[in-house]
Amino acid sequence: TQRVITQRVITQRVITQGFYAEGYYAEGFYAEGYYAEGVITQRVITQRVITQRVITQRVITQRFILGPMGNPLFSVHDNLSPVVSVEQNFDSLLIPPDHPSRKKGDNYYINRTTMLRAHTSAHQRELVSAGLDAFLLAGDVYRRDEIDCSHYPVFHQMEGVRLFSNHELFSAVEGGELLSLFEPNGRRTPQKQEEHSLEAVKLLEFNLKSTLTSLIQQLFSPEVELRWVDCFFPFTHPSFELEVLFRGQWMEVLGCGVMEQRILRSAGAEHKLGWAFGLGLERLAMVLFDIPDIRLFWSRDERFLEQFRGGDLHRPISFKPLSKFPSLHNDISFWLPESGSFSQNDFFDLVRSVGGDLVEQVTRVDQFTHPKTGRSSECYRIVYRHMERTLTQQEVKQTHERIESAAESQLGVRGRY
Ligand code: FA5
Ligand code: MG
Repeated sequence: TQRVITQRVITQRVITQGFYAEGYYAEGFYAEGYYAEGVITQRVITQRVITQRVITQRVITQRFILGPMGNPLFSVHDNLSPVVSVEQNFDSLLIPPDHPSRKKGDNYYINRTTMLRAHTSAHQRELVSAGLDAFLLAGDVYRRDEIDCSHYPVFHQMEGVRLFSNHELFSAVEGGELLSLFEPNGRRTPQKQEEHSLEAVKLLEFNLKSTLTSLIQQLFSPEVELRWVDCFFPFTHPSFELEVLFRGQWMEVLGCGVMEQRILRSAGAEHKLGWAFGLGLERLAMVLFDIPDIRLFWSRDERFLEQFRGGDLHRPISFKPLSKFPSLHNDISFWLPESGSFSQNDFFDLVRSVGGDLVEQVTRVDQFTHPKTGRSSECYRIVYRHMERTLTQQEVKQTHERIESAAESQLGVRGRY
C-alpha cells in the first residue's frame, strides 16, 4: 500500500515497467495497474487517496485547456511513464554533467542511463519534437529531498509549455508586424538570451506571469498574497519562482521561465519562442484545502478522506483540519565515515524508509569537527508525529533505535548514542 513509498515501491515500479499497463482515471475512481508475470502487483489507488490532488489538477486543466475562442488550446498528457533516461531528465535540458542536481544522493537512479524522473520537465523536448506547441503534462516525480511538511520523496508536478510564433506573440500589439522574435548578434544579459529580442522576451514574460498569477488567483482567491522571485534553471532564462503566503510563511509553488532556445532548436521548433512552468500539485492542494502537512496526501483516515469525496469542481470544499496529535522528538548523533561518503539526503532517505510517515521533520541541529582527530560528527533532531493518533514513547523509541542501527549498517556512521 501507499504508506511508505520508498525503495520497495520504486523497485516494484522498475521491475514492472516493462509490463506497464495503464494509468487512467474516470469519475469516481483512479487506478494504476502494474502487471508482472500476469499478476497485478498491487498499487491500486482508490480515488479517495488522491482526490485532493486530482481536483487541483482538474481545476488547472480546465483553466488552461480552452483558448479565447473556446477552441482547444493545450493538449493534456498524464500518462507518460515516470521511468526516463538520464539524458531526458538532465542532458535534454542542458543541465551540465557536473551539475549538483544530478547527485546520486538526490535522485532515484535505476542504473547509469535510466532513472525515475525528478521533474516533469524531462518530457519537454520529446513533446515539442512531436509537434506540440501548447501542452500540459502531469505526473509523479521522485526525489530524495529534505523532510518537512512540504517535501515528500514522491510528489506530482504539472508542466506547462507554450510556444509562440512571431504572429502569435506580436499580432495583438500595435505595430507588432514590425517586431521580431530574434535579434541577430545579440548578447545574453540578465533579462534575455543572446538570440532573443528584448521586446519578445518582455511580452512572453508578461504573458507567462499573468497567466500564472491569474491561475493562482482563480484557484485560491483574488486576495491571495503572492511574490515573484528571480531564480536560475539551466533550461530557462530568465527564470522565476512563484511563492504563496501560506500559514504565515512563503511557500514556493512553481518554477518557470523563457525556454532556452537551444532546447527548442534541438526539438525542431527553432522559429518559435516559448515559456514553460512546472508546478507542485501537492503544494497547491495544500493551500487550496488548507492541508498542513504533505504526508496527509497518503492518509487513509476516513475523517480526512470523506471530505474530498465527489470532487465537484463547482462546489468549493472547505477542508476541516484534523486536530494535530502531539509530537515527540529524539536526537541522533554520529561520527561521519572518514571516507567522506556521507550525504544528508541518504540519511533523510533512510529515516523515511525506516520511520515512514511517523517522521514529520528532520533537521540538523549540530555539527562538530574534533580539533585533534579531524573527525566530524553531526546531530539530527527527528520529530515524530502520527497524523491520526497519539504516538507512545515506546513506539518512538523502537523506531528511533531502528533508525540508529540502520544508519550504522547502511551509511557507515558510528553512533554516539
Ligand atoms: C523544477 O522541478 C523545474 N523543472 C520547474 C520548471 C519547469 C522550471 C519549467 C522552469 C521551466 P523545482 O525543483 O523548483 O523546479 O520544483 C518545482 C515545484 O515542485 C516546486 O516549486 C514545488 O512546488 C514542488 N516541489 C519540489 N520539491 C518538492 C517535494 N520534495 N515535495 C513536494 N513538492 C515539491
Ligand atoms: Mg524550486
